[in-house]
Amino acid sequence: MGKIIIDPVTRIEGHLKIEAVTENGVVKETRSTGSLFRGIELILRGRDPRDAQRYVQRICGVCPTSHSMAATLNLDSAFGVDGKIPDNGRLLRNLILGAAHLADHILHFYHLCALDYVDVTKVVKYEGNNSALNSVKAFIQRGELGPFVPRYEGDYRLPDEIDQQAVAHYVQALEIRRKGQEMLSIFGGKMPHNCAIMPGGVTEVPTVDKIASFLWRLNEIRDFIDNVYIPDVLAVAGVYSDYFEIGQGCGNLLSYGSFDLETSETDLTKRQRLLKQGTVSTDLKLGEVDTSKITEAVKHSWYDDSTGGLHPSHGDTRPQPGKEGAYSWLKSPRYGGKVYEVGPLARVAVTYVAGNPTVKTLVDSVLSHFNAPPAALFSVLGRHAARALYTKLVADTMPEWLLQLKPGEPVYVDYEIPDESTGMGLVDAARGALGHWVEIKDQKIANYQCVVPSTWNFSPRDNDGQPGPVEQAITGTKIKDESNPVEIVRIVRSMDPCIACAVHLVTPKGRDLGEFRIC
Ligand code: NFE
Ligand code: MG
Repeated sequence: MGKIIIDPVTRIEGHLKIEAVTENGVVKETRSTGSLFRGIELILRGRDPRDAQRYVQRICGVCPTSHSMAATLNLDSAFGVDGKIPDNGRLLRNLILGAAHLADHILHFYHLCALDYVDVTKVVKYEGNNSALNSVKAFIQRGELGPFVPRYEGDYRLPDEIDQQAVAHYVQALEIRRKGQEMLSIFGGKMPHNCAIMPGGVTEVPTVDKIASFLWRLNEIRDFIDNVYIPDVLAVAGVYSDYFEIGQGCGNLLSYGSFDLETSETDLTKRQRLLKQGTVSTDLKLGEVDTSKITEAVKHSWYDDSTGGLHPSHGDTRPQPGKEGAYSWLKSPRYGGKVYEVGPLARVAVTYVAGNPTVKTLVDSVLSHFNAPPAALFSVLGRHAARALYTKLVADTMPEWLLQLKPGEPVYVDYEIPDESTGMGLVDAARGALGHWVEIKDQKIANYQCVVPSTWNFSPRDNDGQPGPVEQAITGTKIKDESNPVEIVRIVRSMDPCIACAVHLVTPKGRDLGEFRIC
């Protein structure tokens, strides 16, 4: 028996520890620990409900835009304006959220994941005149290897030329990502923490010059997705094709969908969306989303669990550091008592199974390129491919939304804050299904709960002892070299954790963070 402890896992957002017990080189048991607590939900109690849209964006600097959308959909429903959002408001919300997701996924592949597959030190052999590559080469020759090392060694397989190109794309992706953030701020005011998405619609108005500034940046990003991002994902997948069979996970996927195509339907599980709401398991059958089936267990989390597993609308967040049997600040969201993975793979798989022709063509072309069955999507490479195809689908749809904008027409409807009400906001954030729930009393927030994508994916065991999605994805994996457990970090990063989101204070004084191994 061996034990691998990776703490913290780097090139992710936040503080995540993975412990894996191995036997003959195979992982027998995994524990995923979120070692950071932030009580944003508690801070919201007693405040003006409109503060929610502002405060929840402070949960995370990576996906504040998705939190602003979930909070706003939540308040739209609590204020009774959810069926009345003007088209301009809906379209501008889509464009702001879309810009955030494009920048986010490009950052994730190049700046967080690629270095698991790309050996940046090969750049020393580069003899051409690409200035970005020559700058990286000069850094490496001076021995300035951060942020590329320390790293796990022993499994870099890309041919030199593809490897060097990928390093050039790493640098180019920094620029491209910036363009996405600029697009976001054209209609959102600023990034992070946009100030435009508000209950009732948006506060920004479309003008021809803003549409033009948005469009030229978008065209550059689309060109990058088609000619750089997707080819790089395919190149990595071709050389590391064993990762179509590594990191399968729990086999159940859940999506809330993203990008409203209308707003007259007030049930967010039924509203027409570009990416669809639903569940899919390995049998590839489509299921509906029924939010009454969501519960959050805290038996293995550092919270008081005298109330058992609660629906988030009645959620309870009472920290109990040091609780016996607990090992994470993350709660364990479950759907119908079962473990579900969320994320780009879930929304692409749900939309694929729902029969969307564009998504079918995109996914089938990748599967046939690798001669792989749809089941291969449940894997490390399936997640990367789904993320890239999702990015393309969204970027290719955004010009239509820009053209549908009507300068001079309304962008919002007025509302009154009710004395008492409840609300629910559901949307897929970049990392997956994001739900916000609010209870309003005396025009103030009485209770606010967020159930966040990384909480689903990185949750600890639940009340029935079922391990969470990443725990299941790692368990069963063969680790070739236990002192360089690259398989584990590749699985973790394919699910793109954000622990700031997932726990929404810092480790209480005196808690032993355990053994450190920087990877
Ligand atoms: Ni902090 Fe987040 C996204 C949300 S993740 S990154 O995307 O919601 O759990
Ligand atoms: Mg929560």
